[in-house]
Amino acid sequence: MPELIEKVSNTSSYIKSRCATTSNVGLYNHIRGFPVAKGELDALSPKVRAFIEESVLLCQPESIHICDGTNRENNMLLRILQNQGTIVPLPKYDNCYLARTNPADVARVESKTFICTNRRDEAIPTAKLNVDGKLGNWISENDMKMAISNRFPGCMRGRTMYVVPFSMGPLGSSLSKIGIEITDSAYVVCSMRIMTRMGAAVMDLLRSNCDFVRCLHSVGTPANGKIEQPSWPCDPERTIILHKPASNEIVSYGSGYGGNSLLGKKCFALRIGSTIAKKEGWLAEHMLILGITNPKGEKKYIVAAFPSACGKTNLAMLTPSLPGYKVECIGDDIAWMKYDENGQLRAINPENGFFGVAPGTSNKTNPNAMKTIFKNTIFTNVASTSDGGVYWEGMEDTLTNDVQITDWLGKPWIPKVTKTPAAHPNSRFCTPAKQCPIIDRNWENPDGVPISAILFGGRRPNGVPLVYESFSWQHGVFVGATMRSEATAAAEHKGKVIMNDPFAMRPFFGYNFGAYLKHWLSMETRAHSYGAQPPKIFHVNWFRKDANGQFLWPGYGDNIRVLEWILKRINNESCAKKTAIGYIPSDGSLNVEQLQDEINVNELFSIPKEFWLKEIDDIIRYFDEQVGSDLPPEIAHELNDLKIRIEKSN
Ligand code: O2Y
Ligand code: MN
Repeated sequence: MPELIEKVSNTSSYIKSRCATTSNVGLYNHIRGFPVAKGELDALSPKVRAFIEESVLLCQPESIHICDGTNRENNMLLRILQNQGTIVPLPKYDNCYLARTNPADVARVESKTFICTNRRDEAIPTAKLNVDGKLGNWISENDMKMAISNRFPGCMRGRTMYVVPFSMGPLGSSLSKIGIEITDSAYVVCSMRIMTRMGAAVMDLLRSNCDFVRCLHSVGTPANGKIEQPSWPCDPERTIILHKPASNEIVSYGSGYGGNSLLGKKCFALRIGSTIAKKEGWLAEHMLILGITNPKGEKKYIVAAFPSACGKTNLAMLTPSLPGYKVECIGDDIAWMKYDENGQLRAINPENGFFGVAPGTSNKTNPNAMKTIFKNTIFTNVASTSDGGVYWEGMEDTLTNDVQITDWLGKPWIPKVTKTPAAHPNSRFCTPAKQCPIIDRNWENPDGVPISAILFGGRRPNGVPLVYESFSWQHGVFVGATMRSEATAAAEHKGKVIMNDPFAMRPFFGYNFGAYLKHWLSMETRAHSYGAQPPKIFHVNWFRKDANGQFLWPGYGDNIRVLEWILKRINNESCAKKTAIGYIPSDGSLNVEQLQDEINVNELFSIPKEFWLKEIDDIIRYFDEQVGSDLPPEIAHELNDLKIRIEKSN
């Protein structure tokens, strides 16, 4: 690294020795026994400097690296990660790497994720006595302080502290927000560079001393000092993820994985984001954003909220089976939405990349993802192949006999013989969004894109029709509040149980779900205050099965047929009939022509009374146990009305 040495050559030899492996390092002096960063730090805003200095005092790193986001820096970090054994290059592809984590650090940990507020009921609804609250975890200010002081002092000893300035949303957009993540993981830095707009340009935006979300992350050091897997340090026993909305702070300890460590994503863009959004009158949601152009060339944008394992990334990158239709992708996971001065809801994708689940992604399920991910990508916990590539369940058609597979744990894996999965079920690709062949030309538009419809959905094998439209905004909010789905593998929950996941936000609410519903309800009045209407709300279910357990709907590219019907409804076409749960396609209005297999449309759209009576009972119990008096009366009213309509139905 000749340039690097040049850069520090006119500083003291002490600094040089500290900086030998890092670029752009502040000057280290010892003041009262603590290392304090200076030098380039002097050019930073007082708030940024203070955040870094506090973190240095607390975590006592070996050196500091203020990230500039350049290619050079990234290459250097990738080299460090290779030397540590954290990643290996994948020579079959262009600039791709594979990371294998500690097997105890493979997913978000909801049970260790907390919202810190003054009062408990600001963060979570009051669950019924002796019922386990499922809508988030609260921590008091004192306990948060204690959690930090039990874990962080000295936790970065011997490591570099990276300072990562990042923007959620296009740089400089009025809809974007800035954060700084301080982390001791180079893997996190490289991933944040993919997932956010990261680097010097963001630091420049902070020079006016404006505020930012403070994100402090350490992979941690176990209390006994023993790191099980030096290539992936972590402290699973003491992992904790803390959010303090009052001061826009995120503190995460003990995990280097995904949502626990890439703090711009779930922690900032959803949990802290939702609290900022409530305060400022907009929405931060767990939603994909896509554009659809019909054969007449008319284009509309929609957002959709699905729980994990419902094919959100697949829908975001849909290849339509109907001729003349085009789908373009804005984002696959998170939408920030705000009314413009005309009362039009507009959305941005605050992210810069996709952190998608690898298993199940294939040329059949998502050819556009497959065209995105084989350059400039970090894979985590997938299997590798002897020809320098990757493998996971779903990629069977890419295998040739001459290739050996190594599973995500580093063990030989033989197709059809080894009983355990080759790739971890929550293994991921972390890849730049701009590489997606159908990325929308407006995906970085600082004004966002106009949203015409909001879709909620779930994996519902029984009873729930392919698509229905809500009667009103208030009814639509009720539909979002009562979302349920077969459980996912993304978090700790396993097995096939129907779980409530309101708005697909259950693990991501930054504040009390009751207040969240109230905020959603208020978005209608807000639209009216501009003389406008909010978007129409729909519910979709691609996963209904018949009595033999066979899917009733082909899904994938044929989901465009459902989107086509939704587009007609957006254009106020009268192609719907009223049912007890909402509007469904009127006879013949859903295009089922030239489908490969014949569709049982009647069964697909049936609304079995017994099923819905049980569904309503389940919802009543859920609201009673989980939300209690925090449930807005409007939602209770919608539930009551649904019950009456179902009871009256045949
Ligand atoms: O387990 C993790 O840390 C990743 S979770 C995740 C990643 C990308 C998009 N969505 C999710 C999710 O759990 O919703
Ligand atoms: Mn998600």
